[in-house]
Amino acid sequence: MEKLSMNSTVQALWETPVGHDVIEKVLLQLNISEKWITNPIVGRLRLKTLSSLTEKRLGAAFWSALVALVNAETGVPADRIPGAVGSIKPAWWKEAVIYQIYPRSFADANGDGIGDLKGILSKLDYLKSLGVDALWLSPIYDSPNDDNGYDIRDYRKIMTEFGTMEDFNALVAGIHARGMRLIMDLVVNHTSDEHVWFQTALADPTSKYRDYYFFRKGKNGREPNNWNSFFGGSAWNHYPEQDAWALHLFSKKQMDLNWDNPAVRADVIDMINWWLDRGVDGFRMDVINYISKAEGLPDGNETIGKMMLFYGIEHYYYGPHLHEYLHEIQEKAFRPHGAFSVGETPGVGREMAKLLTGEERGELDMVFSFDQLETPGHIRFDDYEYDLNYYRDYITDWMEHYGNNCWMSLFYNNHDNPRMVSKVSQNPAYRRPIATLLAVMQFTLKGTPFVFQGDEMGLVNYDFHSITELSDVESRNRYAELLEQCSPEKAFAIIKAGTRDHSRVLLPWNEKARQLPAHLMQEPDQTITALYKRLIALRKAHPALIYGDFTLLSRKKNTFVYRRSLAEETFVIECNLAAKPRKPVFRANGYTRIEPAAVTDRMQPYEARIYRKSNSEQDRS
Ligand code: ISL
Ligand code: CA
Repeated sequence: MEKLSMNSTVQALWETPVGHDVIEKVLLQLNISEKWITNPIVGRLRLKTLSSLTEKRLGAAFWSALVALVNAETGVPADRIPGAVGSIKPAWWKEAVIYQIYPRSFADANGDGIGDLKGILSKLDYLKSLGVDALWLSPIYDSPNDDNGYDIRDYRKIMTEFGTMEDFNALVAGIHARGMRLIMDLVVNHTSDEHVWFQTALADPTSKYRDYYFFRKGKNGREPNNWNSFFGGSAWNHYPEQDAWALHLFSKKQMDLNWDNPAVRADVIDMINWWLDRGVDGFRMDVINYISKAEGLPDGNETIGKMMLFYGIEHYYYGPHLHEYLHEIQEKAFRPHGAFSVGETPGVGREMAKLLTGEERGELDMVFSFDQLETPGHIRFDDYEYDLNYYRDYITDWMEHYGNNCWMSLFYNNHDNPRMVSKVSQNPAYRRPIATLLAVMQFTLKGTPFVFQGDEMGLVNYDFHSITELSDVESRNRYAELLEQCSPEKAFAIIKAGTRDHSRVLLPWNEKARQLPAHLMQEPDQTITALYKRLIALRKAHPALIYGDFTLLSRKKNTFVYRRSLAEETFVIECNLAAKPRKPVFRANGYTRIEPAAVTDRMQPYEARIYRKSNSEQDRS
């Protein structure tokens, strides 16, 4: 691709994968319409003109920083090259429904109030009965639990509270015996500061492990750069007796690994193979897009830092060697084992995701992209009502433009987010309709559904009463920071809206959960569980719902009407995206209604309908 300069036009920038995604992200963050950039007058502007026009707001270096980022990417998404993309290639993981387990709160077999591997084993029949094909386990490795297992102390050991390696072997066998697959969490952007590599690196600055991490000298007695941590404060720990600092993008106990060191890559790949040899079928790769940091760890741009709330992010969220390192893991570990990979890639947009997941590139099978989780102008800690029209537009855009060589993940929840049902509305009367609507979309849109534990029970957010009820490191640190700016009530309200603990409370079927105070307990909704079983079975029985084309049938506000069609069958799904009842848009003549069993002449609040027709039957009539 031709290199951009400040003489290039805005349109030329918008046409590059990185330029497109960064601008889209900025517009999203500032809640500015995309039309601002796609209009021809702006499109023809030279970047240097735009730069001086926006200098007051964005600073002098903003656009040139973006140009540098754009020029560092030489790849071109295959769907831009005529004839390069054929039809969809079938794969088990495109047909699968994957279920995420957060082991700490899933199922507790020994009654100590902490979920464990034996607990998971005891629920395998239940999971199989749901129709789930693969389980993704959040980390189960040995860890001091500063970030609930995302801070790994020993990659080859099971966390004591969760069980033993024998329990793990029994679990793998149990999963495979039921025809399911196991996906483990791979947390290799960082290790715990208690990992032997870090311990050695710290104790002996001359050890080979020193270069496994980012140890740097300070600048005039301060941090080596202005990067800050996702969990509050600076991204650097200070070791004054050594006159050294070490980098941690997350908590103070999660030390970033230096992937530029070939020995780090070799050790990580060794570890991955070790697990694959034990029967693991694939990995969900934690913040995997952060593993390559810009050379020299330069200061982050002020504007980007303020806008994205994190300084330095442009220097590591899509770093210079990311593709190379992913490819290396693929070649030396995943491919030889036929293992599946899904990357957790916060901040990565549609075009960059194509460069990470295009099947011709040999990097990742899929990614989790997160821009669907909040509507424009909002962050997770805002208390607001999520407008599902945004989800419709977002997901439609991806399905229409992602390309047959790429495949999407479909999810609303995970262990890092409040429940989507609650984001859409906190009115208890809408709880079941919204849970139903979300499920209908998830199992009939194009992509692989990832169910998060409790989704199938219709779980919603908890009415936490006080900060003492929260255990997440992010919530605790953020609360402490907020106390410096506002009252404890205000600070708690913000934390309560966004805390990751909403998704981490012990599931209701546990003995110990039944002893929790009423506001920390929810009754599972059996109706929703039954719906999940029906929808998963439906998806399995009809390839049109997996590989079928997607067509949006209406752009009317508050409606989401789409068609999935393949060879002999067609499905049409109509959703009411709002609380207001309305007449259906789709005329269902010739179709059989599959969900729900009974309807009225109006679409009820958040109602979702599924229709099916056999194309051959229609030919005959
Ligand atoms: O922290 C963020 C910004 O507020 C997120 O975008 C963050 O990058 C993302 O949630 C990363 O999450 C993953 O890595 C973390 C861990 O705490 C999460 O549980 C995990 O899902 C660090 O390992
Ligand atoms: Ca237990």
